[in-house]
Amino acid sequence: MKTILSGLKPTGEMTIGNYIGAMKHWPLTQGKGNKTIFFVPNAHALTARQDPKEIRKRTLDLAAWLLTVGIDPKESTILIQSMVSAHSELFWILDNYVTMGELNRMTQFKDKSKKLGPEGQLVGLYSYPVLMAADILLYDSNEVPVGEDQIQHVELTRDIANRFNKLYGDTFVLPKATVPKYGARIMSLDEPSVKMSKSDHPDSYIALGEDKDSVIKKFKRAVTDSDSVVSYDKAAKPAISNLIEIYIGFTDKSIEEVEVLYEGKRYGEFKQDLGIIVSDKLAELQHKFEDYRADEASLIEILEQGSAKARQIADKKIIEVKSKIGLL
Ligand code: ATP
Ligand code: LTN
Repeated sequence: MKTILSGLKPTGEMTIGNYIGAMKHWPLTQGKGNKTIFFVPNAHALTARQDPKEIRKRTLDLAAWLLTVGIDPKESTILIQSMVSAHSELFWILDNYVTMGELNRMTQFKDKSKKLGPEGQLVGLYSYPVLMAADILLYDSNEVPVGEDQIQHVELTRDIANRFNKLYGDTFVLPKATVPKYGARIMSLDEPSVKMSKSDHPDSYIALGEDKDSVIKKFKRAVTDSDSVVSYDKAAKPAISNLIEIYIGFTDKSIEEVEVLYEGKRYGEFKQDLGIIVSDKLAELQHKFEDYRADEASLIEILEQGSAKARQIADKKIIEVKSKIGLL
């Protein structure tokens, strides 16, 4: 039996990048004898200043999105990070099993700290991957399905676990990141050399909550390459290749099928179709989302039950870790 765990932090609107790279794959791991755990790492959001009301709302929004894409509370454990205090407890312990050299190499920290420089950064942003390691290691996770930008963090988690196991004997399972073959790094619509990110400007991404007109408009405006052939070549034609990855992320067609379908057709037609495909699927998801979100009491009940189940596993792991390192 494998344990599969992943999470999405509540820092902004969910984008189609989050969906294609991560979230849409999670329900497919359910059943099949796997133990599946999905959560909202809301404490991770504190690395940028948050409005308390907003972070609460976004946390519940994300929980509703998990249900919307098909995470079933009867099959999976759904939890909120801040409702299981073992995450913070293990985080502090693991902080002492990782070096500044290792954290300095994390590209996400390097990118995000560019603006203020490392001196002006919050310590939380720096040690963010260690809290993520705690999330993963508490539950003996074997696989962590994520987008490409998170692979480095899961590899660091593995190194920390390995180091701890060598010192104290087998304690943690060594996790591995699993990323989809296509769509693991969806790029910005107006700048195909940078990752699509919810923290970027709105023209660069499509939010899961976006309406039909806006989706169609954004695809129409999306940057394309200098030729006009709808074919996939990431190095030579990054813009259309990105749009093809979005297309297959929403249709489950293969690249070859898309190329055949649009043979002899121009970018304009392809982008028009893509806008309709994506906006239709989003409308269907938004409809379900509204239903789950409308009943906040039931949503919170699911999260309380999931978090209580998680506490039982996580607290056991903390007791084991504390006993191994000599903490009473
Ligand atoms: P930010 O853009 O603010 O840095 P984020 O979207 O990277 O945030 P999360 O929302 O926590 O951060 O990411 C959730 C999951 O979505 C992760 O597994 C991440 O790798 C994946 N993901 C995020 N952006 C993309 C993208 N553009 N393409 C594919 N996967 C993505
Ligand atoms: N850092 C992740 C969110 C995250 C996560 C995790 C993902 C926090 N803890 C544990 C997988 C497993 C991100 O996507 N930004």
